[in-house]
Formats: sequence, C-alpha cells, structure tokens
Amino acid sequence: MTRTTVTEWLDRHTPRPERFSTATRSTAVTARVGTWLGACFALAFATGLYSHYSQLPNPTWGVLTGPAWLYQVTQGMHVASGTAAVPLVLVKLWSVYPRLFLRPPARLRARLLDVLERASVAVLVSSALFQLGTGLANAAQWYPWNFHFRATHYALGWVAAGSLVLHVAVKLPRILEARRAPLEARRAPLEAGAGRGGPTGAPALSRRTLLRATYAAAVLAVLTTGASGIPGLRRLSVLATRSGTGPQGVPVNKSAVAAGVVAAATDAAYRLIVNGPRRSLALSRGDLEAMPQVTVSLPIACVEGWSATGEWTGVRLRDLVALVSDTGGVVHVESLQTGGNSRSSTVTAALAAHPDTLVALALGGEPLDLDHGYPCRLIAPNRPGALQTKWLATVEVQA
Ligand SMILES: Nc1nc2c(c(=O)[nH]1)N[C@H]1C(S)=C(S)[C@@H](COP(=O)(O)O)O[C@H]1N2
Ligand SMILES: [Mo]
Repeated sequence: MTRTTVTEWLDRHTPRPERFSTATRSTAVTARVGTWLGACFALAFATGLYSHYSQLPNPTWGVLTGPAWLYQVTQGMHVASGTAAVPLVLVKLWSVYPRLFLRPPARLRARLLDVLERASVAVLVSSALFQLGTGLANAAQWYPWNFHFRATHYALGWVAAGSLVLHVAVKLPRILEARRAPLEARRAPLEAGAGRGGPTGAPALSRRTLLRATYAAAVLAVLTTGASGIPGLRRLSVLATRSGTGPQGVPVNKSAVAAGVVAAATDAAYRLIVNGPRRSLALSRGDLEAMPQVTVSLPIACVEGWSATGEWTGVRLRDLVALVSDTGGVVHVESLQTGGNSRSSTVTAALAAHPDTLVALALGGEPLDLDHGYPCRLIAPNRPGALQTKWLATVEVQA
C-alpha cells in the first residue's frame, strides 16, 4: 500500500462526529440532562461534605446535635442523588461521545486549548464515574478495593466538583443557548453530530421521549434502591440492599458473629468500664439497669443510605459522665470488638451532654438483641450510623 492509500483508508474508517446517525443525540438533550446531572452532583457534594465532617473524630463543624433526623435526611439525599445520577450520566455521555472523534483544530493556539479542554473533560468524566461507582459499591457493602473509602471518596469529590465548575463555566453559553432553543429539531438536523435521521430527518426516537425515559429511569433507580427509608414506599425498594427488617425491626450492618464479640458480650463477667478524671468504674448490665432509664425515638442512619428508627431505652450518657467527671467533656467510646473501622467513636462535648444521647440497653421495649449491641450500645441524635458504637467496652471522659 502506498502512503496515500493508507491515509485514505484510515480517513474512511476513522469515526467522525458526523458519521453518528441520529438526531436524538443533540445539544438540546445534552444541556437538559446535564442540568439535572449537575444538580444531582451539587446535592451529592454538599451532603457528602456534611457527612464527611460529621465522621471526623473531633469535627469543628457539622456536629449540630439536632434535629435528630438531620443526618438521616442529608445522607438519604446523598445516596439518592448519586443513584439518580447514574442513568443521567449514561445518557449524557452517550449524547456527547461522538465529539471524542472531532478532528483537532489546525492552528496551534486552538489546538492547545482543545487539548486542555479534553484533559479537563477527562478528569471530570473519570472522577464522576469513580464517585458513582465507589458510592454504589459502598451502598451495596461491596468493597472491591483496598483504599480508605471515605478519604478517597472525599478527595475525588473535590476533584469532580472543581472540574464540573470549570466545565459549566466553559460551556455556559452553549448550555443557555441549547436550553432556550426548542427541544425538537424542526427539520433535517442542523447541528454537527446530528447526521442522517431518515428521509425527513425525523429521528427514530424523539428527543422528548428520550428525556422522559431518562428522567423516569432516574426516579425508578432511586425508588427501587433507596425508598426504604420513606414511610409507605418501602415495598417499592425491591433492589434495596437493606430489607428494613432485622431483629427488633432494625436492620443489622455487622452481626455479633461477624464482629467476633459473642463470647465477650454474653460473658457474665461483662463490665462496662467508665473512666474519667475523677475515678474509674466497672458497671455490670444490672448496675446500668438500676440507673434512671429514659426512652427516646432515634434513627440509625447508615452512611450507605438505609435508615431505621427505633425506640431506645437506657442510661443517659451524661449521667454516666457525671459519675466520673465534674465538668463533662469529649467522650471516647470503644467496643468489645477488637478490629474494624467502627469499633470506636468520639462524642463531642455538646452531644455527650444531650439528654437524648444514651448508652442503650433496650430496643423496642426488649433487651437489645446481640446483633444490635448487647449488653449496651451508644445511640445519639443526628449522628452517622457508623458512629453508633455497639457492644460498648469502655466509656472514657476526656479532660
Ligand atoms: N462495634 C461496632 N459498632 C458498630 C458497627 C460495627 O461494625 N462495630 N457498625 C456501625 C454501623 S456502620 C452502623 S450503620 C450501625 C448499625 O447498627 P445496627 O446494626 O444496630 O442497625 O452500627 C454501628 N456500630
Ligand atoms: Mo453504617
């Protein structure tokens, strides 16, 4: 083959935007789906930041002690917005991917800008897909990686947010123009990338139908995976990773067997160690039961998106704190469990003093199930589930 025939052959077989033949794929669709996608990412970013700061050992903000359901609602929105974004991102990428094959501009300056723009879109697409992929896997409790999920998801959240802001800024004129123009192409498609449609130029699938199907898919994805937390909609959640049932009506994330605490938690010699500046105590479950009991209605709101509300009965943490400390302060609790990410947690001074923060002994009027943290567990308002430590071994008031 001569050089020219190779070039010709390559040229004939290289995908070009104009060789993708449907008028359904258009800026009109891209801009509309993109707007919703941007809204989902903005919501996921804001609620994700809130969740991240709520889980820091000693956060300086994001630790409002109420309302009790705040974290439940923000984390539900976080997982819901990420789930809704999946069908949106697929349609959005489908609507623009022929642009990958645009020929680079000839002039040097334009070519440099083109490379920069492609690089920024590559960062946006890969970080966005990474966030959705790891988030979904986390919601399904599947960890096929060995990095720290929260730290990585948090860092890439900033990368995705930054590249999204840049992308919107660069595309804003086109977005506004496309959103103002009518959705359907009147005749033969005018835009680049909207090639042959048929004799009349009418696409097989109208843009309106595509948009409706995309939005319906987003709503369906949320309802089938995440509606278990919304009263009355639980039965729609056929794909939920948590059924909403478990001992005492609350799902279990890690069972006592999986945590390796069965022997220690059922040992008659069990004592809860309460340490403070003033003294140290060892309390049996009987000792805890003999203290004043209160019942509060509080949710377990897991970072993975499920939540369930229970009636918890037990001793106020502040009453225990008062036994060993004159002033109160930050409280650190540890579990009988010897390994695992959720074996300990820190309670801010404000939350430790809150009347609804309990060392719970019972759930729904019955002694705590072993899987819910028997002999006793921490339960506090507006707190990520991962910090509601089960099978308490020590409660330590820090000076
Ligand atoms: N010791 C210990 N406590 C723990 C966990 C754990 O793995 N170990 N999991 C946490 C997580 S991630 C959640 S969502 C809640 C779930 O509580 P439940 O199993 O009683 O519903 O417990 C928290 N407390
Ligand atoms: Mo959790």
